[in-house]
Amino acid sequence: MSDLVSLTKDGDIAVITINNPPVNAMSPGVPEGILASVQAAEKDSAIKGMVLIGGGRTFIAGADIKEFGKITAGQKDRKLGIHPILAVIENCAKPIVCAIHGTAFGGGLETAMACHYRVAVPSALVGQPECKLGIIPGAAGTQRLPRLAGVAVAAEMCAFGDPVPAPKALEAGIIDKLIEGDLLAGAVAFAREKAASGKPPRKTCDQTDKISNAQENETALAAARANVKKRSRNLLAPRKAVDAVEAATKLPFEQGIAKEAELFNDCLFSDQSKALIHVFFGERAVAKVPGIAKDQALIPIKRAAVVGGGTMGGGITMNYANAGIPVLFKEISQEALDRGLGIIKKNYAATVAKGRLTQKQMDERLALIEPVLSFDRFKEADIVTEAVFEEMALKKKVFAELDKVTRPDAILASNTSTLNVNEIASATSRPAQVIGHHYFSPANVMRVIEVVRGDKSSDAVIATSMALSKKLSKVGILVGNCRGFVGNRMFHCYQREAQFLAEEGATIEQIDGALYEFGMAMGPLAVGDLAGLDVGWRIRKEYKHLEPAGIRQPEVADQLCEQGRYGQKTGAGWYKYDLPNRTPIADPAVQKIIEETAAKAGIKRRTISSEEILERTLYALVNEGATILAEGIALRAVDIDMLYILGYGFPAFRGGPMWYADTVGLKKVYDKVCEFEKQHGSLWEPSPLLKELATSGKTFADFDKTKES
Ligand code: 3H9
Repeated sequence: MSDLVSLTKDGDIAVITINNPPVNAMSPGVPEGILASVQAAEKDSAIKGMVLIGGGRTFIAGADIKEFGKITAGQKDRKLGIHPILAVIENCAKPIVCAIHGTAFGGGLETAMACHYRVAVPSALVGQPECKLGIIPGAAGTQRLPRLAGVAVAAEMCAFGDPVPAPKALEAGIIDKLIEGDLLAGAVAFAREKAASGKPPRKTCDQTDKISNAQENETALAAARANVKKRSRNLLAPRKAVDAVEAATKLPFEQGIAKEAELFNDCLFSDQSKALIHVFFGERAVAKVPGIAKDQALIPIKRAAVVGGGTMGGGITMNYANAGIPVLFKEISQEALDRGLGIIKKNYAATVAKGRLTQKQMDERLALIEPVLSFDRFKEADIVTEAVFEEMALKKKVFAELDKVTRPDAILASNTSTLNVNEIASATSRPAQVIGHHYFSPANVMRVIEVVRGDKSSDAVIATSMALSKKLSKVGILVGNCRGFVGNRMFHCYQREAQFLAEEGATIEQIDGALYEFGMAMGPLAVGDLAGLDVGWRIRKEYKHLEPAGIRQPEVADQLCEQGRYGQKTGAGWYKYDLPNRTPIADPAVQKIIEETAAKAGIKRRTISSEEILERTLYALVNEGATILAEGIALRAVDIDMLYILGYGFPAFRGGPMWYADTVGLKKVYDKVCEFEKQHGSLWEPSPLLKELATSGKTFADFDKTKES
């Protein structure tokens, strides 16, 4: 029929195959190809039924997401034009069976639901993940899904977007049969059976059994709305998705589709959707490193070792075990080793208790972890990750030792969060094999690794680190070597401003509250308490000699540490805590310290607005981010965005700090930064790159385009 869709025959059954690799997205030409095939097969008197199937590794994984940007940029007609095509499928007089393997997502599932029957291999996944892109299903998913699966299931799937395994989809009524073995053969047989039955094909749009009980619908919708409120703070699409499902219960099918289209457009043209689509492609973009060849030979990682059995070391060890990589887990004393292993076991047991892991899987993973007290077997390791205390002298000692006890081709990775990777590498005879792998806490949960290239890190070590990140189910983001790298260097500016604001008159709850409302997972001061204030205190002491004189420094955090207030772990930091309950409680003692500090420093306290809190903290991130970009420490603005979303709780629906700045307008951001420089001095010196982009009407997204290889 076309390159994208082919039509063949298996006896009296037509087989329509979609061939649009890698994921059979519904790019222009695919829906049209399906339509032409269905029409041709309907006309062919020798054909009694049809099978719609995906070629390659999957059924249709959804609409082509790249097309949405063209629509919102006004390059395309706003109408997606899909409904008439799905109507032809549904109204076809011959039975059409959709055969699903891989994923039937978004427009893929919607196409499948317009078919009369659905069969799937047991490993297939179905889902309406549109809300993860800030939109709702736009091809009648919100109307057909409740008709097949009921309102509760449909609202859950459309509002949260999680994939549903085929066996569950069968139970829910979304698919009709599981096919073990050859999917196509099974689907053809199924179509033949339906054609022979003599009954008219079953149309989803006509089914009302599962949406006819008004009371049940109301209860399910109320539960869905309560869930959305709880799980999707600030998000537009999940709310609209439930509204669209509600329309299916109240309106005839055609009117329901019209309502869905209206809600779909509200979402598609929102900033949230643009940001979330940026995040979807961003996650994939950061894996591509300009200058490192795609066919770069990788170092095989068959066995790993981790040095240091504390919280980070334990989490990193779990990552290797979770990926099926045997790992040596090294500590210096039996007591420390037992403690570390105990925490690992406790973490796994908690996951088992939540039903997210079976006991068997837990046992298999634990069996991959070999606790050791010596370096004797480190020659077996293809990679060693060091996770000892954040002190340069100690790290260098460990690396000098690792240089002796590992094979020369092994990768030596440091989990340092701030220290100079070149200096660490200098303790070895093979700096080309040394790299930073900065995990975020808890390392077994957080999905990002800041991969820090030293001046001498080899391409093979960098490429292997990026590939390993994916193998560990993380997103690796390559950055350059500088104090704090990208993430913590920017975070330092953000937290600095939060503390200055406290000294200048904002309350701690006001600062954290404003940023929480903005969408951050936690406010900056509460994050400090969670991470442990002593970590920054130790780093500040380590770097004190580098601080230029006469530059304002926040002082309260050091004073809190001097009083033993390290944050949650000591039951007190910026807040106090009734441990084990970790809910922060405002502490007048801290307020007193802040006021005294401000008075001593001659700071006149004043009323501070939420707007100022947001601008001071967020623009501090952006200004430093721009400097980092200009220095080449981050490759692209999207790398910063992904690091902040995955590592620092920045709201995905804002697209990351640099994307957010683009949405505010760089001119506006730049003007504010200049104003802050006048008020607060040289810490606010505008980044020349920010100035250049702002004054030439460009964006960070434009900057990224100049970096595309
Ligand atoms: C929708 O359907 C709206 C409808 O309701 C309305 C219809 C009118 N489009 O992820 P991978 C690319 S909204 C364009 O690395 P995996 C991806 O960028 C859509 N491109 O593979 C990557 O490109 P590159 C609802 C897409 O095996 C390559 O394919 N559907 C699309 O790890 C490989 O992807 C979704 O939201 C797409 N839809 O995971 C599903 N999908 O190689 C989105 C992928 O240049 N997709 N690409 O970097 C996914 O969740 C995963 O890609 C999937 C495969 C699980 C399918």
